[in-house]
Amino acid sequence: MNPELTIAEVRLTPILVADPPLLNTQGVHQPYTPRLIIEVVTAGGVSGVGETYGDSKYLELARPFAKKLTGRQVSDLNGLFVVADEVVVDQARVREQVDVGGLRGVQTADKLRLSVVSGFEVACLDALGKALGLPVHVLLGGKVRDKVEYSGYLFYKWDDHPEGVACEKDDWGAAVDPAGVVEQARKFTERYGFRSFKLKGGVFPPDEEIAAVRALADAFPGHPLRLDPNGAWSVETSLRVAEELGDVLEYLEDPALGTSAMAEVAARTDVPLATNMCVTTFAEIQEAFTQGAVQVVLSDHHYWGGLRNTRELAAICRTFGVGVSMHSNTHLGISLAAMTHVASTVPGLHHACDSHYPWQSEDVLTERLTFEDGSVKVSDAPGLGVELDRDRLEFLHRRWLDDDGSLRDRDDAAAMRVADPEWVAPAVPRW
Ligand code: GKR
Ligand code: MG
Repeated sequence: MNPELTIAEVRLTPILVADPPLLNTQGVHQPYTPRLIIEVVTAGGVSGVGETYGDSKYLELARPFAKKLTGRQVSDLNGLFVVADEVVVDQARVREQVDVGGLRGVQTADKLRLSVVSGFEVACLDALGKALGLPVHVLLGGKVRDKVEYSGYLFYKWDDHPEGVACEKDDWGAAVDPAGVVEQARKFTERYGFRSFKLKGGVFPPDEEIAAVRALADAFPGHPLRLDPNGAWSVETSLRVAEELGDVLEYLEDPALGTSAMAEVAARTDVPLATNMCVTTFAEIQEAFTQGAVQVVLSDHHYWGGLRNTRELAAICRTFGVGVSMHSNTHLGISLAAMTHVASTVPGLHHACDSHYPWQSEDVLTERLTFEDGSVKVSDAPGLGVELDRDRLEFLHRRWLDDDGSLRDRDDAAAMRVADPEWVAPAVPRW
């Protein structure tokens, strides 16, 4: 026990960050999205930062969790899971079975807990690294690459949020057809140098999305391309898309909903299938791998329970010859730094990782992370290598405080209903 490494204080700051009108099969992103910023401060005066989902169901868990941390060692990362088990989950919340944006499979108490643990684990690793003078990747065993490649995450997008909705204006323009998608990809390349592109699908009828991917292939010959409709297609539609785009796709991501449907698609196509929907917990691995349902698992340290669990997932995937890469949801720079540290330590990372970061014009850092030629350099500074901007944090927290409650829980379907009052997020494959 090292008194200097004792956790003396934990601070939780929920914030709302600007988000453009990005479309997905559930609806559209709201103008502001919730995130939770976590700070742990040691008795030695070192503080570490973490970031995770900020919807109220996560805050309700994070608050009692934070109270249990004071007095513990910041280095006791395994102990975080013990603490998580002690935090009571409101079962009614779980029964709502709603995840962030409805795009991550069925919600369970464990998933909620792990998403909360991840934010605290990252904060503890940051503080521990700073206290020891070591970067987070060294605490994870050391980097095996100096930079991590990310993909340009393309979205169908409106020019603006619906009229009358308070929002920040973005400079991306609209993308609702193949030409718009190609134009967006060009901007991504010019601004960040991405080579791989992923298009969020499940928005328009499959033929329109096939045309968009074809247009990308023509505009960027040889660049790796992916399409992800978040399970919006039937098995037959998935197979037709695979057939039509097989020559240009690096992989098809969650074309069909659920392990069985994915397994059926996988059995009848050579196009690799990736997922962040049917393998989201360790418990789901056996069935999916036994059925050959997926060839690439897209890990997300937020819901897999942190950076060390992400490495364990990668080891399991490696053992079974399944590829691994990284999923993303709306996030800020603390999470991008965490993703980059863990990705730098994973051997055999053969696909560029996803990140929403370019879509977030706001951050809580004194300096934003940058992409060079589509990659983020792995920081060798102690901890995560990022610094919290307290004024920005306060500004974004004030926005959360001032909200009437309507934006504190991400709800893409509700945001869509502002434009289309009849909108109901599809519960079964749409096409
Ligand atoms: O941000 O709209 C979105 C995405 O659709 C996100 O919610 C998904 O979780 O990016 C994700 C994915 O790859 O499925
Ligand atoms: Mg996905």
